[in-house]
Parts: sequence; C-alpha cells; structure tokens
Amino acid sequence: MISIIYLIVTSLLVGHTLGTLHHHNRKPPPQPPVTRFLDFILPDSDDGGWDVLADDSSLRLAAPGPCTVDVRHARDLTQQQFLETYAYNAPVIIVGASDNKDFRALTRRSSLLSWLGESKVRLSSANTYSYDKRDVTFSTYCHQHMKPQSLQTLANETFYLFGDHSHPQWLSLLEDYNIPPYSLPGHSPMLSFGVAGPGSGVPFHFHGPGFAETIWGRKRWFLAPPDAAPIFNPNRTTLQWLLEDYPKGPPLESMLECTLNPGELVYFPDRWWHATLNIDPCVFVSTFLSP
Ligand SMILES: O=C(O)CCC(=O)C(=O)O
Repeated sequence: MISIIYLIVTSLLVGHTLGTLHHHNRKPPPQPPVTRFLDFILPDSDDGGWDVLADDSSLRLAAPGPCTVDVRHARDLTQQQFLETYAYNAPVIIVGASDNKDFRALTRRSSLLSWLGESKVRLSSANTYSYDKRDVTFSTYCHQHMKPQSLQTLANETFYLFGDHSHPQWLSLLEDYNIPPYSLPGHSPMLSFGVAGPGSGVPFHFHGPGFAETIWGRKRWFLAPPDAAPIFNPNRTTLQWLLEDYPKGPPLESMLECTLNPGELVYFPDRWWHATLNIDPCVFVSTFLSP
C-alpha cells in the first residue's frame, strides 16, 4: 500500500516538475528530477520552533514560486562538473550537499535563545546595500523584529540579522556548520549567519560568488545575470516587489527563481543579481567565496 502511494506521489511530482519546466520554456536539467527534502515532509512537521505562523497561515503573505534554476543532487555533481557548468556561468540549487544535522539542532529557536539570547547582535537595514545598523540582544531581535513583515513597511525600515557577528559565541556556533563541498580556485570561504522573519528578505543586489543554505524555513530566491540589471526600487522590500510589481510581469526574461527548502543550497556566480524572500521564519548561512 505504502509503495502504491509512493508511486502516485512520485508521478504527480514528476508531472508537476515537467509542467513547470515546460511552462518556462527551459531545457530540462541534465539529470532526472531530484527528490527534494520537502517533497515528502510537510514544512510544518518540524520548524525548529521558529514558525510563529504555524497556527495562522493568513499572516504568511508570500508563497513559494516555480523553480526555473537547475536543481542537482550533490551525489551526481562532481567538483569538476560544478566548475565546468555552474561556477562561472549559472546559478544552481544543490540538494544533499552537506550534512548539517548537528547545526540544525543547535539553531532550534529554544537552543539559540537559551545559549545566545542575551548576546548582542548587529542588525542591518534590509535595503539594497544595507546602510543602517542597529545593536540589540538576540532575544529582543527574536521577540520584536521577527514579526511577519507588513506590506506597508519599507526595506530601509526593516532590520535584518545577517552577517555581522563579532561575538565569540556566534563565531563558535559557525564552527559547527559544514560548508558546501564545492570550491572556486583561488577563493576562500567566509561565513555569514542569518535569522529573519516571514515576509522579510533582501532586495536585489550583487557581489562576489557564494552559496546560501536555508537551515530552517523556506526562502524564495530571484536571480538575474550581471548584464541584465533588474528594475527595482532599493528601498522597497522584496515583499512589496513580489506582491505589487512582479504580478505585472517578470521584470526580465532572463530572471530565474526557486524556493529553497531547509537543507538546500543555492550557488550564485560572481556579480549575479539576487533578491531573497523568507516564506517562513528562516535560519540561513551564506558561504561567500573571496579571492
Ligand atoms: O538570505 C538572505 O536573505 C540574504 C542572502 C544574500 O543576499 C546573500 O547571501 O548575498
């Protein structure tokens, strides 16, 4: 009986994936469809204690979208193939890259709050290029800043925990993160840790290449090549852009997007534009690759 249900669910998912690819008129990725973490596990089965929206989904303003980025399983993607196909050319979603089970356990809401609740964190305003900074305790951030993002709040008024962690305990937490098993010649990894509320995100920006993994929650990514700058207002949030501008039509033919499930990685090549939107409360780590 279980195997019959499995077969039905698998064929529905394959059909959905092929339908999505057809809809976007893109060539299918070279590998058969990759089974992704949440294909069989509902997002609310374990949210690490982060999902304040679990009982009221009307507060969840954004939803996952289609996936037009190649999705590859790390098992079938060697370092050589990564270099030849993606490293300098195109983004890719990688499933099954590193085992971050222990890091996932350490970053449950209750663990982080009891361990680091009173430590200071530096927030950045969530507009393009993040100008403004604010220092608060991690507990204050969780209780006051992680509420669902309102459509009325601008990006420069939204404060986001991502990147600045000078506190030794935060650095020691990151020692337990297993970085993605792919590299760029002549580049070294540098980690940034983030926690953010539902509906928040970062508007379009670009920088050097890197990976970003979602540890808890789902995050929607939008990407565009270096020579195709998207049209956006740097002080408007990704939520405002998604709900008010995106429905008028994609800003660019060449824009790609995908929603990352927990444990999945996106790789963005050098100078690719990208914007993010946290569907759920999210815990995430970026591995920036610097020359
Ligand atoms: O994950 C996010 O919300 C922001 C990540 C990002 O923009 C980056 O890694 O450059």
